[in-house]
This record gives sequence, structure tokens and C-alpha cells, in this order.
Amino acid sequence: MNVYYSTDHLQHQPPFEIFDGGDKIPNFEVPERAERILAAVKSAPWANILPPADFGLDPILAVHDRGYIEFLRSAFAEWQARPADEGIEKIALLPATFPPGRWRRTPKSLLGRAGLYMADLAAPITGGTWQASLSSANCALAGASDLLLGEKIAFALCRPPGHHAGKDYCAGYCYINNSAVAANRLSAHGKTAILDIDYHAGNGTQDIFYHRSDVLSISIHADPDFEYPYFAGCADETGEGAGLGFHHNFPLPAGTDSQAYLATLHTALDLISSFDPRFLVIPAGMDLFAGDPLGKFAVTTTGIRQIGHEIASLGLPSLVVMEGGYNNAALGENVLALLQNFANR
Ligand code: SP5
Ligand code: ZN
Repeated sequence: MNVYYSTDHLQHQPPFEIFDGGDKIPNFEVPERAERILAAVKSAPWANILPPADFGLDPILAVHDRGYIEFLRSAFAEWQARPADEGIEKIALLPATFPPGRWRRTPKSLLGRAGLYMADLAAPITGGTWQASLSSANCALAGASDLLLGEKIAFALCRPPGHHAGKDYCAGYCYINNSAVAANRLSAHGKTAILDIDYHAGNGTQDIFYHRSDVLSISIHADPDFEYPYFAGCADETGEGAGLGFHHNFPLPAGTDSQAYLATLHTALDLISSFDPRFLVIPAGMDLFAGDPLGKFAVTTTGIRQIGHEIASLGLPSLVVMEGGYNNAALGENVLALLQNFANR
């Protein structure tokens, strides 16, 4: 199995995030995450670790807004160069003013654009964010290329993650929606299904494909009635226009264990079988694990191995894309558990 990894992720070190209630804390999404996963994968006899090729901006601009991508590329340098805020420590850009939905003007000012393009306070832009995000997307695209060449499985060891990033916004540690970029590329060659198993609802992916019927998107996650991202992920959001019926959310309660999770997974897998896709993309977050500091599920490592087994049993050419997971000590073992049954297929 090819595993795509870029050292560029090390350039992205978001220093902080603001938790609900205004708590400024160290950002949970740290470089150690990808290094832990890399170390585990290195120990697996089936893994072939490769750097991704550079696929350029076109496949990214095919799902993201040009103004947003331009903002992401240039915002940090602009922030540092501003003469106006002499004395403020500018290690990362994070706005404090956000537009209500009806204000859609694209402001001229940097902080106005930051408010427009940033949906929450968990995805600050640092000096290395753009390069790390580009390479992360390239990892997903490299995996997609493998499937187009006939491989049955590839693993994109993406960091930063992507599934909270929408067409024109970053959020929740995510800047470029790696899974969506890859799925969109695959969809040019055949119907593509997305099965998001991160603990959090894949709101960005949902937004990007909401009007499309050539990509079936499914997300299994903590109920947004109590969990981030709060504004998306409910069961009655099933697509719009041509996309009606081609999005499905499976919100689950706190405490969901392996058995309950697998029962829901079976329903999702039936939907995928009926759709009869040529490719499957799996945005995979290990924050569904019982020991995750940001998660409230009770899924065990054995449960994660079974999840991998059930998805692999579909027999579809599959791209696993790394999303969240914040129990750093358990990340390697859990990712290996998920991939094991794809490797043995
Ligand atoms: C990719 C990904 O997994 N992003 C997740 C972003 C979550 N950010 C908001 C977290 C809110 C956590 N509140 C619960 C506190 C636990 N003590
Ligand atoms: Zn998550």
C-alpha cells in the first residue's frame, strides 16, 4: 500500500486555538500527530512510504473559491507586514470579527477577509500553513492517482486535516479539503462515494458536494446538537437540487460504542453499495476512539479494526485520507488497526 507523506507538515505549527468560552489553549492539532502515524506505518511490512508529486493549483481550485485560496496563500505575509499593529505579537493570524450570513461583501482589509474566510477560532494561519496545506492536498491527490492507475488502496497521511474546510472557508484545524479535492479528481473518471468516519461531522465536504449527484457523501459523527461543528451534520440534511438524496448524515450520541457504531456503519455501507461507485474516499479521523481528548465516543481499537474490515469488504478501490485524532499516544496503533484489513485484502 502506498502511503503519501510530506515533511512540509512540520512547517505548520498552529500555536493556539480558542475553545468555547474564550479559553486560549495550545492547538490540539500538532506536528507530533503525523510523526506518530508515520512511525507506526514505517513498522508495517505492507507500507511503501512516498512523497507526493506536485499537482498544481488546478485540482484545488476545482473545489475551492479562488479568493479564499489567494487569501490562504498571502494572508500571513500581509499580516506580518502590517505597519498598523506594531507591538502585537504576530505569530499567527486569527480574526475576532465575523460576518453574519447576510453580509457577503468581500472586505478590502486583511482582518475583514480573515473574518469572511475563517469560520471559527481553531484554524489560525501561520507562516508554514500554506505550504503544509498544499502538500497535504498533494498527498490526497497522489493517492487518487494511484487508484486511477488501478491500485486498490492508498493512504494519504495528510496534515493539516481537511474535512471542516468548505469551498471558501477554513475551520476546525482544516484549510484545504484534501478528501474533497481527491474525490472531485476521482469523480471525473467514475462515480465516487465518500465515507467520513472522523468523530466530527464533515461539514466542509458536505458543503462542497451538496448539489451534486455524481459524488455520494456520507458522514458518521457525533450529533451536532451537542458537538462541533454545530451548524451541519443533522440527519435531515440530504442534499439539494440535483444532489438531493446524495448526502447522508448519521449523527450519534455521546457514549457510542463499537457495536452501536458498527450497526450504523452497516446502514452507510448499504447506501454505498446501492450507489455502486467506482471509487471510495474515506476521510478517517481517529477521534472516534474512546480515549480521545476531543471525542465522546467509546469505540475501541478492536472496533476500529472491525470498521476497517467492514469498509474493505466492499471491495472498492479505496483512498483513506487522514483527518483528526488527538490521542497522540494511540494514533499509530489505531491507524494501523484501520488499515490492516485493506492491506490484507
Ligand atoms: C479535523 C478535526 O477533527 N477537527 C476538530 C475540530 C474541533 N474543534 C472544536 C473542539 C471543541 C471541543 N469541545 C470539547 C472539550 C473537551 N474537553
Ligand atoms: Zn474530528
